[in-house]
Amino acid sequence: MTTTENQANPIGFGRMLRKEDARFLRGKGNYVDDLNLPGMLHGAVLRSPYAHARIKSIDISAAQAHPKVKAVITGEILETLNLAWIPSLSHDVVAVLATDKVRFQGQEVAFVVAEDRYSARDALELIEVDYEVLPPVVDAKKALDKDAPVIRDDIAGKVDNFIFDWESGDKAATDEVFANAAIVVNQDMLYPRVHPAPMETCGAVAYMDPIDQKLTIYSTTQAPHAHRTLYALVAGLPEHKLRVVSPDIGGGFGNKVGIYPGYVLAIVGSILTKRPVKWMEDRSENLMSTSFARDYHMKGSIAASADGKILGLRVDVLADHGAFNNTAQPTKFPAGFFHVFTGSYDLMAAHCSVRGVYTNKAPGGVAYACSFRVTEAVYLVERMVDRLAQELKMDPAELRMKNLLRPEQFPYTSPTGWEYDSGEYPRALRLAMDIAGYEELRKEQAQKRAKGELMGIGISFFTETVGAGPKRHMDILGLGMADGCEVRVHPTGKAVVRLSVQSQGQGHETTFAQIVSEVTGIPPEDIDVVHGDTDNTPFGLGTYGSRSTPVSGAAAAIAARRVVDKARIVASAMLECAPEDLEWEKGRFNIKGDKSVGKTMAEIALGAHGTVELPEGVEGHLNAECVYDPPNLTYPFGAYICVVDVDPATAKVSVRRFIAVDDCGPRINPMIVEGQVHGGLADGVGMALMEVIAFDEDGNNLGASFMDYLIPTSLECPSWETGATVTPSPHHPLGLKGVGESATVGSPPAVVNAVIDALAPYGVKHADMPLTPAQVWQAMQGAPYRT
Ligand code: MCN
Ligand code: CUN
Repeated sequence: MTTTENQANPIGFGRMLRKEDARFLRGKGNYVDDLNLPGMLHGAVLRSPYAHARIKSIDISAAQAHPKVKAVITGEILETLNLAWIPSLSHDVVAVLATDKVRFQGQEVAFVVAEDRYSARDALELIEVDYEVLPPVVDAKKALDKDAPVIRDDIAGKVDNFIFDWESGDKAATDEVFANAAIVVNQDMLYPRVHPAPMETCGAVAYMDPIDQKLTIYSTTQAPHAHRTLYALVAGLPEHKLRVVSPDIGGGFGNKVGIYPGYVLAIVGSILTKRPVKWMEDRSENLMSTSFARDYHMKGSIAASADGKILGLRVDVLADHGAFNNTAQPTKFPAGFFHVFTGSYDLMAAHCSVRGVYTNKAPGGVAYACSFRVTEAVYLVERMVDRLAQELKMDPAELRMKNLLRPEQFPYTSPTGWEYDSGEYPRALRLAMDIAGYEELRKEQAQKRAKGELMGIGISFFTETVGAGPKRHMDILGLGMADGCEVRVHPTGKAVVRLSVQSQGQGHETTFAQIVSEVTGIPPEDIDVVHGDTDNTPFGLGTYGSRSTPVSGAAAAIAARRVVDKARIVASAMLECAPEDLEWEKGRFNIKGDKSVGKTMAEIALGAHGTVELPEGVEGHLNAECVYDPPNLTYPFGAYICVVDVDPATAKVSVRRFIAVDDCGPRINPMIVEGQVHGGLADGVGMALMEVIAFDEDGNNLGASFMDYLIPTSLECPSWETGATVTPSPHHPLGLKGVGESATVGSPPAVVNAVIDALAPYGVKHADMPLTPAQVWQAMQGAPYRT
């Protein structure tokens, strides 16, 4: 495998500038909001100002009379089309437009379609809604109180706000381990509600062609094929008359997995007006109404022997799912992959239970580089291990080294049933410690403490779980999670790769060309990648859970191998020898033992399309396809070390250094992987120190703009120090593991562990994210405080 360290395009794997940047850097990207179809109208959504209120009446007559308004849609109108409610991704229903009640601030109440965006927004002001305000449920811990208002009275017989109970692991065995352990440490913690906040908000342009009755939906979606099938199933539209196009996407981060009411409304608007309709939300709408992340209230316990052997782990979770259960995860897992919470350690037993509840907040829960809630799981275990280290007065690195899974234990089956494919954990932690100069840092910390200065060193070690998923365990609404890929080699040896996954910034146009290049030897610049258009790509479930490389990347590798297999037959016909007499040398087949006689892929491609006589039963051309059902997920991992300084006077945290060693198997493009890691580390600093969607007691969203919902900038981020180890996946055809969410998953506990470590002189044991100056100050004063 080549690992060309320069920026020249390698054949196959290696550092290479991103092909897509040719247009992005010139401002020539093509996003949904750039689309301008002839005759296009513009939609705007009227949203609820209340978190919980009954709708007594809606008067749309003044809005309808606006000279530029073409249609006003309410829930009542949608009811006549059977589209007021649509199925959620988690066996619930979601209101497209409220009919009976509004259930969170920002919920969709009416939709106006007008000649231009300004008129549509102006006309919203003309709609009169008479609300009867109801008391809201804001605190998940009070959602199940006897006197709590019932949010989902649309569900027949519903008398409470309970959604589900779910558990994993062996409770009895775990109880026994805890009963016999020398040390048990308990810690409650909150992973606060945060938002993926992609640069581009969500939007769609829908056009129902009145002549051929074909509906085209251009939308910000991470999963175009899944969306098309769901539109077909929900609305009864014929699937061959539906085309979903996902053009350039300005960041998804899980925010663009689901189907939002706005997409459906653009479609209905187009059907009613017979014209294209664009709907594009603004920043506040995005922050208030689209998929949030986390909101897990966790009660953790860890059991260990007196000398620091971790024996057991358990956790009880209260999961705030908002007003509709619309989390996006494989059907069998209502808490996503949270039950991988035993992390990177060899334990005797573990048990987790998760209870989901409704509150008067926006729905969602699985987003923001979460790997289906591995983020929450890693945070829990890495905080618990640090809490244990604190109680044992043991160095947290030493405690981890003592308990990390050892290389010979792989493939390893966790106490909750996950089969980790491969890992060399101690090596990665050692490398991170070496880059950090860990022992020196501890000495520096001791010197600083003696002077009253607050310096903290935080470690986290994470195991990620990505590449959902094997059909036998996983589906989304009954759709299996296989992905397709087609490779077509043109007569002159250039190629096109068609994918079912969809890039939102991850650089698939580059890395998938590199995968096919690695296998076929065709230079990556000669390979075009097509994705994001259901009319032009094979079926597959899309990009999330860092599954593109593990699943679709495997499909691409296998399809490319099939091309090479076929090329061997064509070359043997051209050279008039037996296929076995040929030897593959990246990009060409040579006669065994004589490199001077052979055929390049370009020559073979021309032969395959030409007049060369192929053996009986072998078809011409040089194309192949693959539908890949992964045998298992992939388990990338990493060791992170964060160094912070806390100002004792203001309680402000500064991240001084951050060391990240990631292992995602071989790296297709090390530069892109580093970019993914840098972005994820910034996410981690953001969540640990500043991000939270807070609500007041009336359920008002207090983070509906970037003035209030803080995201990190380069000023809060240090210059990242990255390292790599390479442990291939034994089941992926090229050994690749995913990496797109690793750093977001792995970094928050490192930052929090560092801050708590810095506060050790104050006796602080825990403080919840985000560790704003106010939060840290309160912790230093000994007061439990929550933002
Ligand atoms: N890669 C590589 N070598 C590997 C593994 C991955 O070169 N061994 C490359 C891949 O080919 C791809 C990128 O790294 O170009 C990420 O790959 P992968 O881990 O397969 O993740 P996905 O492509 O499926 O991306 C999804 C993941 C998720 S779920 C979120 S959330 C997230 C993330 O990617 N959203 C992002 N990173 C993001 N990066 C950007 N810029 N924008 C987003 O919205
Ligand atoms: Cu959970 S965010 Mo990504 O899987 O799209």
